[in-house]
Amino acid sequence: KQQQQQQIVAGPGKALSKACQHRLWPEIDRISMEQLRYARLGVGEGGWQLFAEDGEMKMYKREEEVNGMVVDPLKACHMVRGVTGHEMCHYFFSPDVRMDWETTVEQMTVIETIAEDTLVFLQVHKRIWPASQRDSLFWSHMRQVPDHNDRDGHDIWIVCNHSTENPDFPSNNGKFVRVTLTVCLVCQTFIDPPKDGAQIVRDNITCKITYCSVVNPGGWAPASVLRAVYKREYPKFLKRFTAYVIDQCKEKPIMF
Ligand code: 6CM
Repeated sequence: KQQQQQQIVAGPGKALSKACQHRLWPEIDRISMEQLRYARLGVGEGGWQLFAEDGEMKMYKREEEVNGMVVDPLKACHMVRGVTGHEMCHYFFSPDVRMDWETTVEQMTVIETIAEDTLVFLQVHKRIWPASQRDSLFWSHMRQVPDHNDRDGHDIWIVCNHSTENPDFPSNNGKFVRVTLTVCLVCQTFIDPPKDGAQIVRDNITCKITYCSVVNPGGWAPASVLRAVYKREYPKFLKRFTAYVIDQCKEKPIMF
């Protein structure tokens, strides 16, 4: 029943996403809700090892290989002051600002607009020596979901990115090796109510974020180099991205 309710209020403005007519919709809906549940599981169980920490940001991984390729799942938790979950997800989803904060991407194209909250991206990633250059093709979906555990009615926002295929953009066309990925950013806004019913300002809000990622490099990549790259790049990404959102939002009205 809870899952049904989440589907009915999906999408910005709590209306059913216009993407629901699309052939990919059953997959988009299922994977996004699976990722939401997965993100909300704690890191106490499941063999997560802490590999990076900076203030309130904590990053965990599990070392896993499939056919000799590193596919280490990653989970990061952070508390960011002064921004809402909606704002975080907006900047993570929006193609207009992707290149302002993304440091692993050389080129980004939106190859299909399924709906305003659902896009298909083709990205070319920067080459990492000594491996071949990679690209990725994935749908990206943003939605607001009610938090049934929160009596104050603070919703959760999620962006889910998941690899897909498109015959017009085949993989292994000779130039790039295609990575496959499942990534989600889940954000929840907490409000510390101001005294005497004063208006909520940015100092009163905190955003709890959970970022989960599983990337399969899609072809040969030396495990030690890949793990070293991830250890350096994921903390860099999360620090840079959250600082970017804080900076973009500071002079703007709060987008709840
Ligand atoms: O989640 C992030 N970015 C999103 C928007 O771009 C999106 C992209 C995810 C791709 C992450 C994988 C990039 C790694 C590709 C290189 C593999 C090279 C193998 C060769 C090594 C020797 O979800 C932020 C992603 C931050 C990644 C550090």
